[in-house]
Amino acid sequence: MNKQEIWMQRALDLSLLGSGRVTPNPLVGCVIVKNDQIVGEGWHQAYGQAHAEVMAINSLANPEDSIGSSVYVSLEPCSHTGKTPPCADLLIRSQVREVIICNLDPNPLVAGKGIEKLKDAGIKVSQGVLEKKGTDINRHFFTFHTRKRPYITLKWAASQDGFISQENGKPVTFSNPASQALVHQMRTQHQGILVGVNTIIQDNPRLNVRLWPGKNPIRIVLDPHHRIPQSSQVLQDGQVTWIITKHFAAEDGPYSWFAIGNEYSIEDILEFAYQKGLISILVEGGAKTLEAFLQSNLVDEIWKQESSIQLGKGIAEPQQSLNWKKGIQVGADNVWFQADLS
Ligand code: AOF
Ligand code: ZN
Repeated sequence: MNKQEIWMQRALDLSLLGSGRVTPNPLVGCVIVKNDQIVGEGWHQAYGQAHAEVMAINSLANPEDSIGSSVYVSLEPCSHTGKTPPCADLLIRSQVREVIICNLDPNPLVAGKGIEKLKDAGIKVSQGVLEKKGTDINRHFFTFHTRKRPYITLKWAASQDGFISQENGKPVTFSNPASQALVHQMRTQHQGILVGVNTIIQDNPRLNVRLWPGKNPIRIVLDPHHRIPQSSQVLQDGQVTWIITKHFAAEDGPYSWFAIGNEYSIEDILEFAYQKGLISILVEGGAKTLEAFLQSNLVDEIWKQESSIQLGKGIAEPQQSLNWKKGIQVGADNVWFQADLS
């Protein structure tokens, strides 16, 4: 790596410290370099809070250190007033000499205008350092803006012989504590978590985050015929749940029913989620819902948590022919595989 890449790598590493807390915003890190040394650092820590550039400028031991400095930031500095004022203006006021950017911001409110502002003020701007790494880190945010739909991750747990539950649909415990923590980490990283109503009826899950620090995703239940029991935990705990039906619409505190019409498809559900501003959804089952997503081809990432348990019979995991990449051993009895969708 050259020096520019080393500092950008540091900005990317810092950005990851916001993981699980910033959605629907992107992960952003920022490093301020002067005389070949890092003099300031920051990252976007939580949704609604200060941006990375503000944190980095505020971290300077001497505020004058920004004058003539090089600023490495993993996303184009913003040019708009959202929950916070424009970062491009701050960098201009701070009299930095140069701004080095990893990725452009596809948010139509920014999209090149941040760079333009900096250049107009006479600041040297370059872009594209470690671009691929940045694109991967913010894949949810970029997919949302470029494909105009949420990023979709599928995740299921299966026995070694390929069953996801008992024959009668009753759940089986496949997870060990380390796998459970990983699932909760995944939940913090997505803005929504989606299941079919059968999963609610059979498992009565909470679908929230308890075993990892970070935000709870919005729970989305596909329930065309309005079968969800009122006693379900997702309708009792006061956290947000959206229920997607064919015809029934209502609101009851944090719980909302949305009627998205007859014979809705995965496309319609994603369009609905896009209009609601959801940048990512983790689909956790069950079999029918996973199959429907796989058949739609609107899937960006797939994880299978395989247990060493042999069930012999049960409800089979999705039957698509997927190529699984090498697994990650998690605890003694679980291996996580990621599908190769490239
Ligand atoms: C930056 N630095 O650290 C982040 C940026 O509502 P706001 O004010 O938080 O603005 C959110 C938008 O700002 C977000 O959609 C994205 O375009 C950009 N995020 N920009 O300069 C940061 N997190
Ligand atoms: Zn900003």
